[in-house]
Amino acid sequence: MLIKARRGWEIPEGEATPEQVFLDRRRFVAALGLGAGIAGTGLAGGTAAQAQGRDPTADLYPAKRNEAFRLDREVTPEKVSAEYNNYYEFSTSKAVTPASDALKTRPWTVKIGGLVEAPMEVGFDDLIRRMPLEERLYRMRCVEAWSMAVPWTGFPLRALVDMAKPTSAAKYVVMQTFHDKAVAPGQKQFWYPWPYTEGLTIDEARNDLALLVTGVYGKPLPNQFGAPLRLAVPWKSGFKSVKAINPNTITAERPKTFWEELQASEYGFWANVNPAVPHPRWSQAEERILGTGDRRPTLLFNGYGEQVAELYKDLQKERLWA
Ligand SMILES: Nc1nc2c(c(=O)[nH]1)N[C@H]1C(S)=C(S)[C@@H](COP(=O)(O)O)O[C@H]1N2
Ligand SMILES: [Mo]
Repeated sequence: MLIKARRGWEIPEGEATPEQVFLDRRRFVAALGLGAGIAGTGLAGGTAAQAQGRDPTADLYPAKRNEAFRLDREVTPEKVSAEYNNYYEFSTSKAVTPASDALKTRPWTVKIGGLVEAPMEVGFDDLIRRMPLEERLYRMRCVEAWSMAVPWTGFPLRALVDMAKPTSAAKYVVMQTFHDKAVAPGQKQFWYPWPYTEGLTIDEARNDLALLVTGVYGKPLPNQFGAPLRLAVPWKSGFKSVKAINPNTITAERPKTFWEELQASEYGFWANVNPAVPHPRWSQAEERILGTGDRRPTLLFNGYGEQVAELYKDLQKERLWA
């Protein structure tokens, strides 16, 4: 294997050659053990039931738009956003389809456990009918300095969290992507800390903006966007918005998140958008708007400060930006 020498900080989010960082850290043995222990969980493994007919939730779309969430720019054309995706389980390029179509999204059991009074395992199609679905127009800002604006359909993360009744010890909501390397070739790359793990504080998770997304452009979510269930936290870098979620766990400990584990100096736990804090390798002052080529100044908290700044007023010692 030819490995180009590169320093640890040269790991781009959008370019997948973290072997060197991995080797630098001499975690070879540990990770080999991990790699050998990985088995498909079967959670996402479907039956032929999915059978690619009509989506069993198709009747729920389009959901009513909540006009409280407005944009300062045009919605990104579907043709553009549906062909420019980050989904490392399937590809390290932006062209993740058709590879991501291999994921069977039915049956899909949504779990929520840990420090809760009412742990749950509920089929996705049942859950969605119990949740208040609506459409919201959100901006999304990737740490790679591009952005888009997307009409998500979903329900507040708060609704799921509160249904499980977190105990008083609960501090974080941890969300993980399915783990099945037979389906997701990227998960054979053992130097990544699979499964993709993300987390929010309970207060962040209960913020009105934190949306569990089930659809986009007035339709059920296509696989490349993270079907059947993904997060949208628009005041944070895109990598916080974990796709194909399962399971959810409420914990007292802050999780080590996927990108933090890979390169903590570049991608932290908080990852709130801040144009004044450059990435170690590039400026975050501006963003490239997908589909138009326009550049625009990036906004603090991606323009959502009014809704979220309050969450951080007692956390000034934390490295809140990424
Ligand atoms: N499971 C998983 N979730 C993920 C990613 C990923 O590689 N795997 N990429 C993240 C990144 S870096 C971004 S910018 C967004 C991209 O979402 P989109 O493809 O719907 O635009 O998904 C995030 N969620
Ligand atoms: Mo990203």
